[in-house]
Amino acid sequence: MTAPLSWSELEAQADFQTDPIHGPTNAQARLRLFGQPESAVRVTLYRDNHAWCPYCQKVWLWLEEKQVPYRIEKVTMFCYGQKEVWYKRKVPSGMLPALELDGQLVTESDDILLVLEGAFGSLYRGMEDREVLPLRRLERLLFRAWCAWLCYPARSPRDEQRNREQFVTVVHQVEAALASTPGPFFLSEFSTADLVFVPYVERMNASLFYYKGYSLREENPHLAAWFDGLESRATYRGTQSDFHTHVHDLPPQMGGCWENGTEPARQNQQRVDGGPWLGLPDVRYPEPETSRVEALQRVLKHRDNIIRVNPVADQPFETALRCALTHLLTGEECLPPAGTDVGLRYLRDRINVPRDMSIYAAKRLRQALEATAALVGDRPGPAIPTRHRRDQDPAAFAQSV
Ligand SMILES: N[C@@H](CCC(=O)N[C@@H](CS)C(=O)NCC(=O)O)C(=O)O
Repeated sequence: MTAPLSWSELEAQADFQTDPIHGPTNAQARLRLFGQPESAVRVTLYRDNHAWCPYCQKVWLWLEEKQVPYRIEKVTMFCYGQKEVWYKRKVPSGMLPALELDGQLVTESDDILLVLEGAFGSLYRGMEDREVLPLRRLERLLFRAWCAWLCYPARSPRDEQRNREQFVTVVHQVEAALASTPGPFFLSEFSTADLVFVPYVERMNASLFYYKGYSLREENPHLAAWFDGLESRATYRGTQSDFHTHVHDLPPQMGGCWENGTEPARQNQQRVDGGPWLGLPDVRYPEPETSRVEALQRVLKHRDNIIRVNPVADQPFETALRCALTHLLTGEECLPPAGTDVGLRYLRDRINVPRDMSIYAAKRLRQALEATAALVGDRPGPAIPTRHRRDQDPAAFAQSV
């Protein structure tokens, strides 16, 4: 057992160097310039605080791929907290994303992409390209088959089986489309066609693994290669979420996710919720050396709010958090105060990817929090709500978001 490092000792080790404005894609930036001057900015993207909204991810990824300088305004989604009044004045429905180009407001992600294509050119092949259009239709077919399987309770085991088969049939069409090109993508280069599949296929991979015991990425070789191709791009890696975030963000957004009670699903649920998190099929690119320091730096930035919102009293939790961070950095066991296991697991369950940090940083932090909690108890943290996620209200972190 080792003693917890002090905050200043921890701060001395937090040397994760990154440039949010000009550097790789990240969820924290409020301005992205790609080496250009601020005067070049013509675009403002309004997206959700949680960097979770699938339609926002599509537009976000497009801007990053095309390296169009843009500003980011973050807005709260209904299920996390109060929608900002200034945003409702601009977009009365409160829906995201929205985008301003030269001061002109556009809503609806597909319309936004069309307007962006008009101003900056398409991403290899555009939204209305004759090769992209059928792939967009295939994406909607896949989306509907996924919803039918996941988001409605099956009336019988046969019903469950039929929904699964219907989904897998569409997956085979996607596999065939991917197989028809030599590279990993839908066309000969990464294009709008890939972009439109990204948000929901990422969410399908997570949710079917967890709720149905079906591993989209592992059971389908062309989709596996497609995911690997995506992960070879820093743009995608910056927007990429993890299984834990998706499976607990989806139920309130989709109106419920129904598990099928099978043994593979049960095992996957245990793994996604309780770890180990490394090795899950939500990521395959090699772990960067910086994942631990990135996690440390992100916790230090929000330290006061993290301690304040925790269900355990400030003083013991503050020590417990230092223990977990000490373990994160040194690998040594560090005994936290009695009774803090609940607080450490509360935090473990509320790391949001990519809002808070990248996927590997989150896995390392979840692991350190769990290992430290396990030294003093096995009590779970407060349950994650399934009808809303106001436990993640960004207002609690407003001062330092
Ligand atoms: N058809 C719209 C759908 C956008 C949409 O459904 N956005 C959701 C988030 S994923 C939303 O803003 N909901 C309101 C909220 O949750 O605050 C588009 O493509 O932009």
